[in-house]
Amino acid sequence: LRVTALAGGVGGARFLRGLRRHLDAVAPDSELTVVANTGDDITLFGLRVCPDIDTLLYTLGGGVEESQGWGRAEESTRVQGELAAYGAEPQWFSLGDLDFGTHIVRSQWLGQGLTSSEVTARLATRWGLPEQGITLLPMTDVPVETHVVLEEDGEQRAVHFQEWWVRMQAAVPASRFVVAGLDRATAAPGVLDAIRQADVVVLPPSNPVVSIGIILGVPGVRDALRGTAAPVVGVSPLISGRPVRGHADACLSAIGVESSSAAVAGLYADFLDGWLVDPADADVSVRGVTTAMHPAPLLMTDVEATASIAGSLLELADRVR
Ligand code: GDP
Ligand code: FO1
Ligand code: CA
Repeated sequence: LRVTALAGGVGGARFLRGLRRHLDAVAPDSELTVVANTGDDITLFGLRVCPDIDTLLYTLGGGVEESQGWGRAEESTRVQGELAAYGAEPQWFSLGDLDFGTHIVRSQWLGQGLTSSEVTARLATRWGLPEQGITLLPMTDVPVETHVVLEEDGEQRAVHFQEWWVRMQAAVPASRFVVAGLDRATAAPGVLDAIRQADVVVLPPSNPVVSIGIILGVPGVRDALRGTAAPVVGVSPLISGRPVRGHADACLSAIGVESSSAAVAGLYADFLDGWLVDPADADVSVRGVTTAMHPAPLLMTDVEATASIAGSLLELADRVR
């Protein structure tokens, strides 16, 4: 079975870890290709940081700090303390010492002329993803960055997505998102083929606007999803209209979309075949999309519960095929 997924950080990574567990039980030879959002990427202290790719690497590779869902387990912050002593900015984004190793080696390889795809493949090898039958692809090799346009005192200004999300906690209303470089970007090698040649395409419960929405903006991706013969099925990131974590509701409000499981499916309606929701959202109906209810709460509390969500999703894919 060839499974292709589009993914952001924590929601995507946790789901895919459960999906891999489920596949290992029912179809161990299956191949999982993950297309990662790179709109969250940011250059800090001269180093290229790719939070969603790193969250996928650490989670699928068994090195993530489970309590926060991103960053390395058993982490320390001595380097950042030293940077603070020099007055180096920013300090609102927390980078651990082990995590710094990833950013340093990534920046070194990019500086030597490797593409983001090539760098990601090297990082993935270290984290044992190929051995698990997982291929991790950045959505594009072109640097893109999501910026958030804010309206403050009648003045518009744009900040990097991470500054809005992490420093401002998304508390300042966003008027819109602008993805610098996206219109000129091309899908990274393998991305469009992975969608076209898949047996099933899955959308984990990633942020519909700043994770999945950004990947859908890469030229060719949406057309590939509309054109693929594979069923495209997704898991709702919202339960009773609320995100399970993070600020997806603030992102949806910025693009003028209601915060509900049905409205999120509506964003994908031109290519989505099946949508998996929480029992609390049993009444969700979206034209042209088959909805199914997971028999338990749609919460990725541990790998087993997540594997069961993945199992429900693949069952739904078989029904809509
Ligand atoms: P990020 O890049 O770290 O923000 O992660 P993603 O974009 O991949 O996923 C974020 C989304 O995951 C949020 O909108 C959450 O609502 C959703 N999410 C997180 N945990 C769960 C869960 O246990 N169940 C469901 N259904 N959604 C979840
Ligand atoms: N998220 C935070 O809320 N605060 C942080 O200081 C922070 C640091 C960080 C460092 C490396 C990394 O890979 C991820 C990090 N994240 C942090 C998570 C992440 O940037 C965001 O939660 C997501 O990108 C939002 O989609
Ligand atoms: Ca992210």
